[in-house]
Amino acid sequence: MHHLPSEPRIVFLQPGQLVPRAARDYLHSFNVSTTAMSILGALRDGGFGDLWFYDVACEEGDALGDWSEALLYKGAPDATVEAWLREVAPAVVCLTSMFTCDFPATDHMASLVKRTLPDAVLVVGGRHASLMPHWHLENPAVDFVVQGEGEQTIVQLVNALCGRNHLDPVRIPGVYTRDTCDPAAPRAWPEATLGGSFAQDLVLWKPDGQFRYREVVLHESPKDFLYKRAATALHSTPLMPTRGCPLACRFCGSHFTPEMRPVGVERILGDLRYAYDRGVRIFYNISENFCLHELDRVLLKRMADWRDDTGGDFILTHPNSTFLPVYMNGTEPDDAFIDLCVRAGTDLITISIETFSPRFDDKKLFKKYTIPQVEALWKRFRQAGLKVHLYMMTGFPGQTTRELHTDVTQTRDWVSRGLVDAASFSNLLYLPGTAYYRQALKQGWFDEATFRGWIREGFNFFAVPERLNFSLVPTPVLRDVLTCLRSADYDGAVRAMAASESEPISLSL
Ligand code: B12
Ligand code: SF4
Repeated sequence: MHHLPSEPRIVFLQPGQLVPRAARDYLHSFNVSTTAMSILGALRDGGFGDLWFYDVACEEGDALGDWSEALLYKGAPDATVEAWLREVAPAVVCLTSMFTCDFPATDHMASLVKRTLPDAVLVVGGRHASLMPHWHLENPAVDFVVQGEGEQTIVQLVNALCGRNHLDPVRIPGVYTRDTCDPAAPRAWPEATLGGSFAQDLVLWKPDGQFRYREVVLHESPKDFLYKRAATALHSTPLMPTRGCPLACRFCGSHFTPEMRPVGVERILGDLRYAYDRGVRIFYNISENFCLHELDRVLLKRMADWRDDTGGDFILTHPNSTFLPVYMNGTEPDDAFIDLCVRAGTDLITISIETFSPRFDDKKLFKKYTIPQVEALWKRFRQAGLKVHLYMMTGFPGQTTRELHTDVTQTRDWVSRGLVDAASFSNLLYLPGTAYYRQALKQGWFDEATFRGWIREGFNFFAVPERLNFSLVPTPVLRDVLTCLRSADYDGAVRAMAASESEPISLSL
């Protein structure tokens, strides 16, 4: 049983990340931890005042070190993290485990924490930890795993540990220990009550007042233009006005909470104003279904009015993804909405297209719209002065070279005609909790233990692992295609597919 002081010092650690050597150009700077803001904000709302944050992945800029033959480690050196932990000497360490591909690095961080601070309580939460709590609890360094949205759970847990309530920590819903975690049991995804405060102050700024995140772009790729504007002296903060997603794309791990729950227009505006008043000029949206909920449109309208007041002194950017239907009125571009987007400072729009193949088009975009209707939207965006970027995917299970060829050539057509600025192609990842992952287990393509072994070798949108390619495109071809596409060499990608022996296709450059 852990006994904490009544005013425990609490640290939130964002772990380092793993970067396949073959894909180091994916790195970019939009890395501010929304997760830390939400958990530290909840702890503060819950009456805890001695709160600290360290972003191992970003604190030292984009520091890269060796991890394994296939992987680089992006993060502050262990000795630096240890020294910081010793100096701060917290009683509780909260560690987030978001990405399955980073599990080895997060697990390493858990061991480092316990080695450095044997008496501290280590709590792990986050997307990956919630789906695979047993992976983390196998490490004796981890005391508790918190599953699902953790704002209220972490407050209850720390309260219990320092005697502020009479709850038994292991009976708090969503809290697991080695003794109470049953990997075979079906897991719920506890939802938080939203609307509490965000600890922007602790996350965006270091205790000495310096901005924590350095806006840098390391690489030269066609995607650079997404970040170039940010890679100036301007600072950024994330915008996530809703949680949950009603769609259920088979590759995605975002739909565990299918109901869209808005955080609240006033709360979000308050956060944006707070950051703005302290010099932040870029708000980047990380919500993939931005404006699918009516309240997001209210927020957008309020941002537009506010921007008018500031003389257009901030930008709103969507480098990740947004959903095409929100920009349409029936089958035509929604002029009024697009004008509102511009007035709210929108600089860049990324649209998830993913694929033109009906077999994998989970958003059913091309059931709803024809290619000319979508082209009319691109033209409208260009006319409004917006940068347009497409999010495409490769490597669907069973995808043929011919299907990939169609995706590449249609995209090439749009880029070459100047209808869109660029497209990023990401290879499908098999992520626990998704339909494709379940399908893979069912079909016997891998079991959990095998999967766990494979991800140690590197797993990323931009690096195609030999073992995790269940498309019909041979792995070397898929790799060549993605390499070409990363530098916008569409003709090279088409040539790579034409060279595919298993399923020859004609060269139509
Ligand atoms: C922003 C974002 C990013 C940012 C992350 C910036 C940062 N430092 O945080 C960037 C751009 C870097 C990024 C990169 C990638 N991403 Co991303 N990303 C997201 C996104 C859109 C939002 C995450 C977020 O901030 N959510 C808001 C916060 C508040 O929620 P949260 O983190 O889940 O935290 C809550 C709970 O989980 C819990 N919790 C979390 N941590 C802790 C800790 C404790 C102690 C407690 C008690 C509770 C707790 O409480 C929080 C509050 O409710 C999500 C999708 C989504 N809607 O969540 C995908 C998502 C997390 N990304 C995903 C993926 C796959 C990636 C990449 C691997 C893609 C790639 N390039 O290959 C890379 C990672 C590369 C690498 N090597 O690490 C997947 C992860 C699935 C998985 N199992 O791995 C997601 C879920 C999207 C999807 N398609 O499924 N991503
Ligand atoms: S990919 Fe986007 S639209 Fe599809 S389930 Fe995930 S968040 Fe929702």
